[in-house]
Amino acid sequence: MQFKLKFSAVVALVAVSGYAMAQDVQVVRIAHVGPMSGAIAHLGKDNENGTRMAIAELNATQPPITIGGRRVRFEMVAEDDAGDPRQGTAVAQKLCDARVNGIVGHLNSGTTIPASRVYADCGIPHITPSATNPNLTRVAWAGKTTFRMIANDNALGAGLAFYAADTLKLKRVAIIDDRTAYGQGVAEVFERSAASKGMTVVGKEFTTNVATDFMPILTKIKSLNPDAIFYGGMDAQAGPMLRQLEQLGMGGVRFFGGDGICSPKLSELAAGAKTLEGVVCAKGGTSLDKMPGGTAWKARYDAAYPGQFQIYSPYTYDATFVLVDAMRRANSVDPKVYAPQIVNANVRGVTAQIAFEPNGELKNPSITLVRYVGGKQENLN
Ligand code: ABU
Repeated sequence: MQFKLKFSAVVALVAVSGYAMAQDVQVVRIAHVGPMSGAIAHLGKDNENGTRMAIAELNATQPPITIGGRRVRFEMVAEDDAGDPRQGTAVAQKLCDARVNGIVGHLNSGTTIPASRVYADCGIPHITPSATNPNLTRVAWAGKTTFRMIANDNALGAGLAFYAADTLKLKRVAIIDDRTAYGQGVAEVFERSAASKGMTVVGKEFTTNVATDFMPILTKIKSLNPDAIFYGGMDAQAGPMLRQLEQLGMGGVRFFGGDGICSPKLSELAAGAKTLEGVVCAKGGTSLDKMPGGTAWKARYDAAYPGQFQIYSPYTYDATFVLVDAMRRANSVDPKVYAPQIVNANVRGVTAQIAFEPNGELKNPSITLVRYVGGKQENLN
């Protein structure tokens, strides 16, 4: 009887202390949202990997991270917006309803811009690693709940146009865009910048972000005899476009595009077309080898996600740390309490020393121009 009493007392003690320990750990949910299905799912997956990697490292931090006096366990909430604006806002509302603590995303400008209003309304901050349309930060909630981790299309479009005019001395350019917020926006910046450099825009054509046959517009462009084509859109279309340019015997034409085409995957999508050698694309940020922690980070990424690196995962990784840094400085995981701290970030990230302008744009963003040699990316600066 005496033994039984002692045993139940110990069981009760263990249960109570286990309960107390569980009570001391708070779960902080960070969502990643981007296109996990569709033609650019490879970019979405890469982005998600960056956030997942950050969360694993945050959870392994020693001593463990505490916020508001309580130990934190970070959990990831993974969502797919399929790169579609309507699905983007639906997922945004779902994340608001689920009261996640912070959001990394979305990938596309066309999803991020409408979703940003939803996040502003529910007071949960989001940081996009990749949406580059400048309009994202021309809203009242920019710098409050909306932030961007990379250079925007003003820098990308102008950088490409200046390189085309000043370095390559190109004179005649045709422009195609996919009519998305990103594609149309970056093409307009390129057009303005090219014109300011004295280049002639010989023609403009339009496609969509689901098209695969570009023969009619490329045939029209061929008759205009351009030195170069600028494409505002993603790698999923640029790859087949390069194949079709080759079929039309347009191997001598340079092919420009923004960060959306600037992936290792473009080489695979071009499927051996020689026109890949004429590509010059621009990424928002420095090259991995020049990033403060880029080389070591890439080795860790490749070990965890072999063959999956594309463009933006270092930025989703850093965005996750930026959210957590703001929580730690605010000593709160409540989005309404910590969100005002994001704009004051001064975080040594993998990609850069991260600080924001009052409108949520990254301070001092840089761009990297890239070409493809033997199917592999090579930095031009
Ligand atoms: N920045 C290119 C891909 C994402 C976007 O802005 O739509």
